[in-house]
This record gives sequence, C-alpha cells and structure tokens, in this order.
Amino acid sequence: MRIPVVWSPATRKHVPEHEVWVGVPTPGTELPERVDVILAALQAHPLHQATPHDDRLLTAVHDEALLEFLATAADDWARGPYDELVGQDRVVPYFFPTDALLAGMPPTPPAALHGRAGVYCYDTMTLVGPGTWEAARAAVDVALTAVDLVTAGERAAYALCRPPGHHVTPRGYGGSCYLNNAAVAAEALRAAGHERVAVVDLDAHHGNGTQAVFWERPDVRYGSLHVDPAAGWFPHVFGHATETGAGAGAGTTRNLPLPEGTGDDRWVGSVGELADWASDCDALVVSLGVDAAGDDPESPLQVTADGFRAAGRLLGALGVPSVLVQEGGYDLMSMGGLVAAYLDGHAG
Ligand code: SP5
Ligand code: ZN
Repeated sequence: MRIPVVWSPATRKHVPEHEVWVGVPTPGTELPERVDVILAALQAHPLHQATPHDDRLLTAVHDEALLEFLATAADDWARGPYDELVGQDRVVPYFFPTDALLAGMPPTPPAALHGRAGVYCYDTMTLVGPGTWEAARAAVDVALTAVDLVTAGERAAYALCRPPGHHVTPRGYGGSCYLNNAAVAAEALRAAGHERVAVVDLDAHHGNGTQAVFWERPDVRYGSLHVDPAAGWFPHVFGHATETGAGAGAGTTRNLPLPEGTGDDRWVGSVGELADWASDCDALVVSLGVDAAGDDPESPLQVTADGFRAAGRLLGALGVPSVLVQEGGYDLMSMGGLVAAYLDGHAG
C-alpha cells in the first residue's frame, strides 16, 4: 500500500528569487523545483490534486490581519505610492516594531507598507512576491485535502505543501513560511472529531509557529526534534527543552534539541521518544521536513534515508490516522528520495 499524495500546481507560483541573509541578498533556497523533485520520487503513489476549501480552519489558526496583509501585500507594493518601493517586486521589511522599540507604549499601525511589513514578518529571509499568496493558500488546500482523504478512511495521506508552514505563528510569518499548513491540518483533524491530536515535527528546525498556535491547548500537543537553537540555530529564541506549554496546555509541548552533527542513531532514538509521547493520541500530523539530511545545505544534522525510513516506521506504528505535511528540505538531488523513504517506512 502506497500512501496517497496530494499536491497543487499553484504551489509552484511562489518564486522567492532571493532572501536577505545577514543583510546580504543570497539566492533563494525554498525553490519551486522542490515540488517537481518530490513528485518525481513519488511517481508510484496515487496522486490527488487539492480541492478548494474555505477559510474556516485557516482563520482558526491565523489572525485576519495577517491573512489580509499576505493576500494584498504584493499588489500594494507593486502599486506604491511610496517611492521607496518602486522597482522592487518583493515585499521585505526593514523595520521591526519589537518590544524593544515599543517600550510599553501603544503603537499606531504604520501607514507605509514598508513600515507595516515588519509588523507581520519577523525576519528578512521570507519575501512576498507576486505569486506568494496564491501558492501559500494552495498549500493550505493541499493539507486540508489530505485531511479529507484520512477522514474518508485512508490510514495516512501525504500533503506536498509548498511553501512550508511550521514557522508561522498566529500573527507572524518568517523562516520561508507564510501560512501554517500543519497547524491547519491539526485543527481540521480536531474538527473531524479526533479528541487528542499530536503534531510531531521532524524538520531540522524547531517549529516555533506550530508551538505558538498550540502553546495553551490541551487537545493538540506539539513535539519536535531539531538542531539545538542554543548552538546558534534558527529560530534562536525557541526550541529549548524548557519550553513545555502553558495554562491549559502546560506539559503538552515537548522539545528535543540535538547537537550539531547528530546522525541516525540519536535522531531515530529521539523520534522514538516522540512516538512514545504521542502514543495515546487518536490522530497524528507529521511536520515532515527532510532538511536534517547530511546533504542538506540548511542544517548541520546528518540523517540518512535509512533514518527517515526508520522514523516513518516508528510513527506509522502508532496506527492512528496520519497526515504527513511537507516542511523544509532543500537539497534538490536527495530530498525526493528522503520523502519517499519516510513514506515507505510510515506505510509499514
Ligand atoms: C521550513 C524551514 O526549514 N525553514 C528554514 C528556516 C531557517 N532558515 C535559516 C536560514 C539560514 C541561512 N541560510 C543561508 C542561505 C543563503 N541563501
Ligand atoms: Zn527546516
């Protein structure tokens, strides 16, 4: 049995071109070609195109203001009227109204779009271009269509989401992500009647956005293994083992930070810990980033295809309905095979 694959051609429309990395424009890493290399590696799987879904579950995860900004920013930017923006076709903030600036005073919403971008975008690597909204919204439909397949009786479905989503908080985007596909999938599983949903995040980076969405939630738990932010890695301020949730969600967040250079043995062992931690859930979302691979340019972890296959076996063995949502993974040569290995393992 091969796990069905859901995708949408519209996810190719986001073309980052470049990202601003420590002040310098560098070539984009989260490229449209990622969709094609994954599809090529999954040719033997049943393929479904995403169907349109309304905003009901998207607005359960994200503030309307963020959605409105992302839906309109590229057009507004192209139209001006601020001279600063003329000749640039991608929205990128230069000004960030963080707590340090606000100093406890209530800010007035910025009039200029280039002032407003930093209200929602928390880094300089996540540019909004002409096709960004269409692609990001299509990725949400991909995730929701995968949930539909599982609700209709499939044991598992894979959502080929692009751009990825796990860094997006209720009202802030960054980390090459715009809308939190995995969080929307988790909400959809809750809405379909699953009482205890677990999100297990295998991406090499901590999914600070998903953690934020479910921080105070007892019904959706979030567990992640990732390269240790304390060793200097994005998202820097989150992903430490001390973060365990708050309020009604106290104890429902679990973080397993790993040292640089971690390979299959310890990585798969940590996946096993998260599988145990999730073993009493009745539905599962896997944030399936494959950037923990040795060949990946964006992380120092050293996981192999065998490691991803073993991770799939451990999480598939939970035997609960599972939605597998694509996150990061940037080595175009190897990433398709890594996704295929995980899906093979998960199918058992
Ligand atoms: C979904 C996901 O994996 N997002 C990754 C976000 C972390 N990116 C950190 C960027 C580190 C700098 N990369 C330099 C690449 C130069 N183009
Ligand atoms: Zn990542």
